[in-house]
Amino acid sequence: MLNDYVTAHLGRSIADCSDRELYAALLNMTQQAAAGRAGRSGKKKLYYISAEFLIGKLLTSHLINLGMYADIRRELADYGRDLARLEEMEPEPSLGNGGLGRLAACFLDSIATLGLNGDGIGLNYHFGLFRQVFEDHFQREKPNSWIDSPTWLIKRDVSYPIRFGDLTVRSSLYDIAVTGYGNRTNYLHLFDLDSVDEGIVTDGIAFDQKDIERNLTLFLYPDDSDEAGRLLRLFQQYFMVSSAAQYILDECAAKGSNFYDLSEYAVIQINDTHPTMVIPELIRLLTERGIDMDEAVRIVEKTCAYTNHTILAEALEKWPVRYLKKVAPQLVPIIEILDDKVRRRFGDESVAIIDKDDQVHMAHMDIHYGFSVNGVARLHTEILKNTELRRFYQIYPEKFNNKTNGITFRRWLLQSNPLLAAWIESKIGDGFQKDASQLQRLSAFSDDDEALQELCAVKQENRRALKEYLRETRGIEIDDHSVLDVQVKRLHEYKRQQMNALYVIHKYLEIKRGRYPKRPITVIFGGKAAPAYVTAKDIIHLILCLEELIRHDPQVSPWMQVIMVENYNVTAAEKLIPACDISEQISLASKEASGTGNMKFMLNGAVTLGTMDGANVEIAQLVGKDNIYLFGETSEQVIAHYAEGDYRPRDYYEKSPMIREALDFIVGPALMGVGRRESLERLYWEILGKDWFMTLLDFEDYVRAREKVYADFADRTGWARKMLINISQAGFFSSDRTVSEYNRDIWRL
Ligand code: 26V
Repeated sequence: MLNDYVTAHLGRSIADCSDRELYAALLNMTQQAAAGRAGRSGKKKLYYISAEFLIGKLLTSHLINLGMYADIRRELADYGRDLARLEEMEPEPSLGNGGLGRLAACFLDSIATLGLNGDGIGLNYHFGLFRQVFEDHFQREKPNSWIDSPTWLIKRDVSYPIRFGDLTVRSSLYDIAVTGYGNRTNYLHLFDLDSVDEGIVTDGIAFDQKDIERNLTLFLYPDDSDEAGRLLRLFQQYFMVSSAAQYILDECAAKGSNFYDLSEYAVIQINDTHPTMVIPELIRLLTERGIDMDEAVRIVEKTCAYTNHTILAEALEKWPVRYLKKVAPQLVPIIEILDDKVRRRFGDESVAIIDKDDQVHMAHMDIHYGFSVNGVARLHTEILKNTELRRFYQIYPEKFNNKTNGITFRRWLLQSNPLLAAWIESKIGDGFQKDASQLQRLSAFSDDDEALQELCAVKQENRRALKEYLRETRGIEIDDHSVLDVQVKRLHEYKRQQMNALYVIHKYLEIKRGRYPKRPITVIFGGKAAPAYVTAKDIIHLILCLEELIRHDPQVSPWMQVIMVENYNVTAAEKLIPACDISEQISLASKEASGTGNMKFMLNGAVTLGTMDGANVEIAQLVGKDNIYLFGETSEQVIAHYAEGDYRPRDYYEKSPMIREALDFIVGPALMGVGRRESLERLYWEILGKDWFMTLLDFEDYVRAREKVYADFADRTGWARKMLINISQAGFFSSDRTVSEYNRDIWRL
């Protein structure tokens, strides 16, 4: 196939093409194959609007979904060429922060795979999220340039006027094909602004935040520590939803909608509050087309659905009316009408859209003017109903529903762990590739010693592959006979990377006292911190200092190794997860809405060490208490601590010599010799004086649980059985299941 293509287009055979030429040829061939498949059909269509789509590299996933992967690999091999090398040439777009963006990408895959009529709509950020580099044990941010030639982006002849007060710009549309596994092709629509100028970025990721025409789509979530940054974010949001709303109305009109029947043609899923302005924008556009206001509100109410992804107060968006007047003044009177309707109906300040400080509560607008509100894991939805959104649940019980998150098994098993996929197929056939629930049939092998040994061999082989990857791409050597303990995710205090780091300190001191572990431990961290999030950056500094200290300590380094992987992204996740033994999911209970990394690790045979938070609760129920390590206080206890205001880190520090020793080490001479005093002291006082996410509350129980994990790991057969049970129960977390539920209960396509 490929050889015919390069012969026709380049006049040469595969053997005589450069890697770049082969990569370009494969990309073009794949684009053509994707475009040739059915799609764009069906009366009603889902529009999944999201500020983030963390899609990862696309070549392999397209080849797998189009059924071309094995043939292409074989054909290349016949000419002595390696598909893996070509895959590495592709730059990874970083159009997302973490779980929320990756979820959107997994959903697009499942929507197309299930043959549903649904597209994504977002923004084409030229540099995406920043690329993380470490310098002097600190994070520095660099632009991640990914729009290279050849590219997956297809320029469309579609453009809309976007009015920012006095300034009108025009959006342009770029599409990326979304191929279903053996099914239709859908699209991810990314809007961009032609006047954006990459040349204005200087000194890392700094740029003139006021020059909207030249900066609008440069970066995802630019620094919002000052007003100019926050305004830019709002400009991005309005640009996205105004483009989306015009596009949706055009498509529906072309299919015969008279707009009164819009909800028969379109359903809009609002991914967190970032796209919320689509509600007043659609109302505005409908009234412009001659529909009266009350009727327009009713139409939009039937069309929009909202997903909540966090209960963290600081992450629930509120925008000052003053900002909206600058960015989209035409929306302000509409939002005032929406607020007025709510106030008349309920007379309750706590559910108002515009509060007494003139702040617009985006989630409130979604809940009043959408027909569905969903959380992303069972516990999270319960907390929304009973605590955070209690009053709304009383008003609209019928709108609330849960959709526990999922992940696409195409990328997170078939593509990233082909060895495990082949082993599973050898045991239960290939039916699991389309129907993940068939993984349960693996449990028949839980007492089959030979099968368990094979499973250990698969893990060992993946660890060897990781060792090679880290050596070649990062110059890091890992011990491939150690137990691999991994915490990879965005840096945030509620995720408690600092608690993991305190354990590392504790273990370091134990080893110094001559108490060696049964088997060497490799602790891997990875994750980016928001550029203006000081504590998160201090935690990275602590981890990097520990890495350095331990590497140079001849007594400790044979027993424990700490590695913080630079620029953790989808590509790194695909290498790390298949090799991992222990999956650290240690958020403060109630704070992690779901987590999706936890599901990826489970599917790849890692055992969870975690709190009863997010989807960990559902994992625990599925695998049973012998196949997961739980610790820490429950979400009810934690919520009570916040309500009572009775948590004081100093009490724990004073009571526990273990805590005191570990925490004091942060400001002791050993680390001061490696790191920067200002940063280490700031972190020390943050934990001792405030510790808003209660690290010290759970620390002793965490140490107990982690020691138990390491002890159990020594029983290889017992451990392999735990791996097997985790894999066999992971089918529930297929995003095919999640998306089917969205369709059954919300989209009704
Ligand atoms: C946003 C922000 C923004 C400003 C300051 C701090 C902060 C903290 C958290 C967030 C999270 C925003 C929403 C989000 O990304 N939620 C994640 O969604 C995933 C997919 O549903 C879910 O698995 C994660 O648990 C949840 O954190």
